[in-house]
Amino acid sequence: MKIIDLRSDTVTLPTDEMREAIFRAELGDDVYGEDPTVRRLEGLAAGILGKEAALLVASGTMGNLVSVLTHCGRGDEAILGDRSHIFLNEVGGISALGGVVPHVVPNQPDGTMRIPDVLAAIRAENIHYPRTRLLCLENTHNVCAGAALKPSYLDEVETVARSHRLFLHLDGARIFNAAVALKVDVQRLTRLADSVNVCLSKGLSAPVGSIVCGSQDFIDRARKIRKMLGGGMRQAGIIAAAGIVALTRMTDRIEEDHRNARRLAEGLADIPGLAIDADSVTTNILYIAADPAVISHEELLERLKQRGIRILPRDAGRFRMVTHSGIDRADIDTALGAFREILKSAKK
Ligand code: TLP
Repeated sequence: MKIIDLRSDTVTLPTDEMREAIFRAELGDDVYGEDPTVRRLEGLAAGILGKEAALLVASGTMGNLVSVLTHCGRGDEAILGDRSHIFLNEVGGISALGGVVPHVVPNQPDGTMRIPDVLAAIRAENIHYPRTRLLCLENTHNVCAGAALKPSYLDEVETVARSHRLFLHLDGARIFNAAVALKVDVQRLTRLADSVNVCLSKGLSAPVGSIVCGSQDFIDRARKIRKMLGGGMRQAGIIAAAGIVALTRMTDRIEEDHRNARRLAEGLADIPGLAIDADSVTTNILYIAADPAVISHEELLERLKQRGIRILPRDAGRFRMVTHSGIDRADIDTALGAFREILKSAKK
């Protein structure tokens, strides 16, 4: 039985081309700056994302942490969405390890923070207050239905950040999904940011790694913070080789993941007992709620699992599904068939 794993795009396995590239990678000690494959990946990523320099890190969590710690000193404040990955899902690292104070602003269903809310969160100069130093955005926004933040909104945020001398960090774990959904060049989405974190190991299917991009000065300082966090990796060309394939070969197929997510969402919307706003699905992430009067959440999870279908339980009785390179259109139809049968036979 094929496992249809819709829990996350982090479950993607490296392609044959990646395995081949890993096998053949030219290697050296990257802490000495001597791994040619890492240097190639970092140069390539900086060019694609429109920044001076880039740094390979172990994970998206490390990319965000290194970025925030490079921008902020202890006691500085960072403005974050209350549903952002940095705030919700990174173990409080910016505070625990960097002494950075999160100032959360509500995320709207489309992943934005309202501009007046952001303005209200920026501290005035006052002896009692921490210094507001950084503003973080997430694009696409994981918890907000994978929403892509539009260029017009980014322009507004940029104006606010610049006029208040704040740095801007972009958690662009899925920035290529945003670019594809919005049909814009990825640089249109990254240019406002002083730092960008991009995951290689999600929709782009590399086994490990994220990239942080920014100015040369920022990356020089970030490299030292990465070392401090224990993230100086030696023959990291093993990872970078797959990352090069990810950036050069895997962005063109993202559209297919979005089409599959849309097909799944529209199919699920027609099944009594399930609730989903299919119109909100514009990238590869979707959330559904199951009516507990029809089926318990445990039963739904268990019965899907028996059919080889895995979805992710989230907060407030919701489930997340994410499409990716390991899921094709036939898998979507199989999953929809399973949901239909389970919900039909479950009617309490
Ligand atoms: N997200 C994971 C889980 O942690 C929820 C997932 O399955 O979606 N930024 C964003 C927007 C993310 O969604 C994630 C991972 C990260 C950062 C962190 O990346 P990793 O998992 O590589 O540390």
